[in-house]
Amino acid sequence: MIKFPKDFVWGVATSSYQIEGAVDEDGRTPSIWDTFSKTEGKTYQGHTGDVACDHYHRYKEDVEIMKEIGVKAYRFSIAWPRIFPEEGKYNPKGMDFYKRLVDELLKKDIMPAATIYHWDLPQWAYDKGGGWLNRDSVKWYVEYATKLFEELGDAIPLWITHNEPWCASILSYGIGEHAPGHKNYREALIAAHHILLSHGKAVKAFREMNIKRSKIGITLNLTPVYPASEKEEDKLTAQYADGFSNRWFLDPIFKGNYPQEMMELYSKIIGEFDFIKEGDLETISVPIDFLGVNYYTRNIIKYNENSMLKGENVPGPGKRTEMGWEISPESLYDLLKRLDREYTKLPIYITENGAAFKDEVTEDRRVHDDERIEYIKEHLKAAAKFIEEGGNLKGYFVWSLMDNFEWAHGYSKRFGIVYVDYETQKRILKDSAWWYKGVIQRSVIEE
Ligand code: LGS
Repeated sequence: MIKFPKDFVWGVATSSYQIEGAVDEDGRTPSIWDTFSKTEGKTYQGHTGDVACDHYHRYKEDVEIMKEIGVKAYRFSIAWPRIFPEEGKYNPKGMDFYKRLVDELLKKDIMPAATIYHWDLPQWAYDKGGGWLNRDSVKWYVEYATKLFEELGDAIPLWITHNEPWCASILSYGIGEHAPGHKNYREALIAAHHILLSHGKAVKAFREMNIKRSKIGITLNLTPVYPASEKEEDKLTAQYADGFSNRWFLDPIFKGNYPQEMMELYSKIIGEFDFIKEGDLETISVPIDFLGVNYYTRNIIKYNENSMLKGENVPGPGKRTEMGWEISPESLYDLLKRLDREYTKLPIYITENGAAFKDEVTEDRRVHDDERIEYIKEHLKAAAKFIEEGGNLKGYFVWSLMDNFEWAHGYSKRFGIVYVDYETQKRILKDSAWWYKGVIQRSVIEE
């Protein structure tokens, strides 16, 4: 048996565009994900978040389900275009939804953890110079975040400025797989910089408002990278891959600079870093209260002369999830140890971890998702080992509470511990939800 600390925060996570639906209700205007998902060829079978899990109307039932599972915390995100449907125009009706949700959570003793930006940038912000490409985006974001702090500040013990800046910039403006679907590395790095800057400025605004009962941090998606062999060329390219996925975000936040060798490498691709202005890195590295980590898989890299970063992924030997990602709980342990060693002793929360598998409702009206139980259990063991060795890990949020709109994959991939029948919107607790309930009740996992 492995025991977790008494005050360990057992949570589940979701995000606004992936579950809410109700895209044109109570004054919400489109986000870049509405536009992107409605553009031909961008998502699996043209799926959109128009209805999703209809959580906007069913949030009470969903909070009730969380209560049934016994979770201590719920990480959700706030849809920016509900709060500011137009530039400078605050929409109290949009805010009311989150007030109702937070009330419901507090009534049931579930701690709200709110992500301010989980990728649903208002379309109006995109229309003014490409969204995060425009330095004014920082100003718009801070105005939005400040409004949230004013209205919900103390009621939310954990504020997360951004979810996965890597995805919101590199995957969205560089690789083009996510909205707005650009494929331009200069733009990717500009977007990344403005997102990081908006984080720093929001933290400063938060401090000035003296919201004493709450903490603020950021969530990064971190992917440990291993060289395919001991060859120098593989090690070098693995170092670049680590710079690309991890250090490009960790270093400015914790060390106040971008990694030097990456700056040199990137400058050959994107030209001048003239979008980094004096004082920016100081702002980005403003002290935070905790780090959120989203962990799913690792990368193994070998040298490839022809690729931009001189490397390519090689498949690892482990089992894979339905997404094709290798299952590697020991890499989560490595990652946490590294963060502790090289970056921070601040509290860490695993703000996302989980897996998609082929889930089916069987005749007994249940979903027997043993593989998901196994996945979560092994990752929790890795987390427990880190804690045992003195690591400052405070909580764990399963991605996800329920099946939802998995971005470019639409509804074809199910990450939930609760099954959603999209035809009827009926929810069914999968075996993993019942198993998680037992873990939470006893704060223990069986080996
Ligand atoms: O639903 C998203 C989950 C699912 O998997 C969530 O909105 C995001 O915050 C997060 O990015 N999510 C996620 N990430 C896993 C990324 C692993 C990429 C591995 C690629 C290997 C080739």
